[in-house]
Amino acid sequence: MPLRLVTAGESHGPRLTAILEGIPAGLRIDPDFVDRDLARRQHGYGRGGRMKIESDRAIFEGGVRGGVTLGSPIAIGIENRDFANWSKVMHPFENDPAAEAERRLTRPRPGHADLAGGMKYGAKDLRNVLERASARESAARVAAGAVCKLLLSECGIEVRSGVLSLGSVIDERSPRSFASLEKVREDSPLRAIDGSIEKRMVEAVDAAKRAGDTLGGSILVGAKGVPAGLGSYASWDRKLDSRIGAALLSIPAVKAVELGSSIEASRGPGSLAHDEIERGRDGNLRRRSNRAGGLEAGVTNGEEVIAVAYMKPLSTLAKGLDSVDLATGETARSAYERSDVTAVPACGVIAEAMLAFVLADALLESTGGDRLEDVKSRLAAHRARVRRYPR
Ligand code: EPS
Repeated sequence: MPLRLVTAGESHGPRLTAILEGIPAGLRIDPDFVDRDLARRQHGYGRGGRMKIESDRAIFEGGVRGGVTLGSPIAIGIENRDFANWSKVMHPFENDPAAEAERRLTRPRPGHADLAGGMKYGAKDLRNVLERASARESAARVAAGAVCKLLLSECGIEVRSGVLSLGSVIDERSPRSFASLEKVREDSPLRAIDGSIEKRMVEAVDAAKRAGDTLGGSILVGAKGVPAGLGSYASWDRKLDSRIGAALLSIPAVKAVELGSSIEASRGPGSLAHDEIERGRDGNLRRRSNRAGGLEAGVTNGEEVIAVAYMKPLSTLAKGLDSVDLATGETARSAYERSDVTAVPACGVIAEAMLAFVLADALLESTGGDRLEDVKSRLAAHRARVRRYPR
């Protein structure tokens, strides 16, 4: 698997870092495109105070020269502006014990990493856990994912997302297709696929906010132009289904992933679950439907790649949840400083980044290529062979 991505950084530390290794040489990087995705991740009705402080920008620190990738690891930094307010607490060396004590967190939030992470690393201050477990980390992934999108775009592959449901407001009408995602208005409050239910979604966010509560939901993420034959059916860890599933499940608060329309398919007979094959007038093979979400047995089949990620409601509730204060052993409400009411629209942007990473990885696995020109010419040859198959 030729692509590797590592991120580092705490939510209120000096900065986030992403290192992306394996991008071929010769890819032109548009820094505005990367920054646009960072801004899209910050957007969304129901975000909290932190997003007013940050204005994320990607600082390229390695692997790019004169706007073009070198083939070496790409390092991207994103400053945390809020660090200025937290330096006494979060500085790697120059901390102020009094400020740290004031910000010490001992009332774990059910649903967050706090308690399990504390048990794992033995932290006396749960801030050691939550600063890294914060969804702020996803900004680094979005920056790296934007670079993957630029590579995919050179190869005729596009990735998009949109909100399918928010709380109990569910889009039951929109087909699970890339065309649905093309309808999403980036400047809309929640990036809903069906604009006609967005007002109800906004009202649901307002009601949750008033109640000191949070809301989850689901997003549709998809890719168009993906060639058949990426991934493999041959071994479990090469199956693209499992790699897309793992990548989407790694997004904070995502607890379930569905490929295509597999939940509906599981409730009916096989005759209504699969995508029948026919020969088109041009002689090429095609499908009558795309219930499989473009994936069969771990391999792309040439249809749009489609997945749904389900996000639980955020675990930082203004009204708190029952917990135990680890400092006193007494019953207490879980800690609250500030949080988003919902981050479902942002989840879509992060899902795009993760899908772009997995698809770019699988593409490079098939084409190989130290240079972008080789990737493109090998892909063109592959696409031509697939079109002619079995001729
Ligand atoms: C987030 C930054 C965080 C949270 C949120 C997402 O900032 P702060 O902790 O300063 O408010 O707003 O994190 C969570 C929802 C979470 O559960 O950790 C971001 O940049 O996306």
